[in-house]
Parts: sequence; structure tokens; C-alpha cells
Amino acid sequence: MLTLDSWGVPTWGDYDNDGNLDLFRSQDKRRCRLFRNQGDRNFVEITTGTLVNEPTGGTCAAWADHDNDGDLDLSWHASARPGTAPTRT
Ligand SMILES: [Ca+2]
Ligand SMILES: [Ca+2]
Repeated sequence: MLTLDSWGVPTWGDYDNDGNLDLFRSQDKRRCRLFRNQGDRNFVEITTGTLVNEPTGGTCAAWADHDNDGDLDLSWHASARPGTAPTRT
């Protein structure tokens, strides 16, 4: 069971191109979380890499192939910090 302690947006995308949809969960002002679909109804949390190490978290996210290279890219709006409104891709 997945428990989360902040609001955010779940979004599905196949980040590793294995044919199984993976789950990215933005979390406001907390580290975002990425779960790799094992293909057998089980998910494993990915805890390393840029997608999950943004300390400010994010409020919304979407997968798309922004640069047309055939791989999904993820954009999310980072949680507000005083004087900034960054968007990560
Ligand atoms: Ca996948
Ligand atoms: Ca791409």
C-alpha cells in the first residue's frame, strides 16, 4: 500500500521504456516519488536520480516527449519557494 504525506499529482509514464507504465508522484514541498512497474502488479520505489532528488518537490507533473527523441520526458512545476516559480524538465 502506498501512503503519501503531502498533496500532489500522480502521473503515469513508461520512464524506462520496458512497456510497463510507471508512476511518478509529485508532492508539494517534499521529495517527489517514482515507482517502477515490475510488470507483475508490483512496484519498486526508485530512490536515486534527478527525478526523485529535487528537495522542493512539486505540485503537478506531466510526461511527454518534449524533444522528439522517442523517450518520455517529465516536466513538473516545483513547489513555490520565496521569489521563485521554477519548472523542471
Ligand atoms: Ca516502465
Ligand atoms: Ca524525449
